[in-house]
Amino acid sequence: MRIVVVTGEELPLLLLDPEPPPDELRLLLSDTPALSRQARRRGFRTATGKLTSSDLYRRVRITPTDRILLHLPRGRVLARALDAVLRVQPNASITVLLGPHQRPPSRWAEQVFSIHPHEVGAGSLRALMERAITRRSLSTIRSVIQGADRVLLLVQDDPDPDGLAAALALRSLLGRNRLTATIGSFGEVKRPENIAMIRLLDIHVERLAQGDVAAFDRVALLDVQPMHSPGIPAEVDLIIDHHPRRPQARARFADIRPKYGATSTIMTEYLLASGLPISQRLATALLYGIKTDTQLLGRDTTPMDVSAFSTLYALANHALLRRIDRPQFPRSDVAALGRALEQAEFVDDLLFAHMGPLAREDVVPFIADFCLGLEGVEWAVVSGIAEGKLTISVRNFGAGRSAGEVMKAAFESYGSAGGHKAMAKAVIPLDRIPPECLDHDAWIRDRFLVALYEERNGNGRRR
Ligand SMILES: [Mn+2]
Repeated sequence: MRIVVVTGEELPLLLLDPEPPPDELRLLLSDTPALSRQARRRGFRTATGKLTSSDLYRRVRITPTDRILLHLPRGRVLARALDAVLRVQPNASITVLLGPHQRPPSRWAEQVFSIHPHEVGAGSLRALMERAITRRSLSTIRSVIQGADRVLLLVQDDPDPDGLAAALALRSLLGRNRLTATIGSFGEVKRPENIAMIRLLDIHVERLAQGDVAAFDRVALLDVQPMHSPGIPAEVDLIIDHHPRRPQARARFADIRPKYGATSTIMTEYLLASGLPISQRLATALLYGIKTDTQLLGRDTTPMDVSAFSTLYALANHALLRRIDRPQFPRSDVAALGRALEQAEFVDDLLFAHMGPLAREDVVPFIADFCLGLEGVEWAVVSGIAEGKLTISVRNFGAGRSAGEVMKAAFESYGSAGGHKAMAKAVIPLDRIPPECLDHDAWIRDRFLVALYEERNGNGRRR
């Protein structure tokens, strides 16, 4: 990789790390022979010429992968030099290090990333220069979307915090509102934490039906790629995602970075490169997106995720985040909770609670979570009936048998059943339950206990 520094001053030479990585080549373009000598002592190659003339840039063959740094604090030289560079290489990646009272060059605000010397922390000028690349991609994104009346910001079928935050960020980068850039999904927000997120951050997600996509002038996919589900078109205008690239995916512009832990990290980089302010609401959403996708900066985290996280951490509303993370128990479900506690039956370290008819099924996992907090309870098996289906939710502390395996063994032959080590779920249509089992409570308990003890025996670890 080549760093090209265009200047007549020594400041940029001093601010660049004195020991570049081995694959980094440095070139100084200057009109001052004394500065060239100084630069050569620091390991630079040098060329001299008129900095406002395209000839110089043509001579050193500027390419789109060069990282160019301009520091021309005097008079109109900066504007004329920018003009000369971009004439030779319109896709150049350019960072401008401003002088003390110099304004960012407004004519090239879209393509160029400007920084003040005081923003350069310890040895991070090189890191900041990478933002110029992001800036150039942002300019492409804006031109792809430009001229559209209505843009669809399409997220996955079960919208998660990373997708939703990425959509909010793109809307902000495009300077649009919820009418001109609509967040849409072919499914609905389901997890209680995600429902809390859209409610507390006032995010509107439009539920789409097949064919609705045609009503939009542009389609942008966030945190998802074409053909992920039947509704998502094979060809879109824009993709920004961190999942493995799908070779069939087609887009006018795609920024897919499978190494990243979250799409929210990519979006944070765009926001920082744009120079736009990041509102508290947006920072809170993005921080939560990174937090949930990387499982609290655990699994699959990169230094980029940590860096975005720490930037957002200072801007986010932490009181709100706590409320999203630990959603408040809905008042309308207090009666169901009371019923669960009244019905609770303890068998050793297991708790069974069947609540009978419920208004909504999503209260079931909530109450299972709650019951796991009761003294001596290692397993909570909570159930209820809604919309003609029996929903059973299981929680444990994750140390013993896998909740998912036990639930599969117990209920797979009646409906859908499965899950992870510490949480699992079964949903069974009422007409699939054997007619002689009128007492759902006993039916669930017996099947669960048989499956659990078979599992325990099968593994030779009866307690
Ligand atoms: Mn994601």
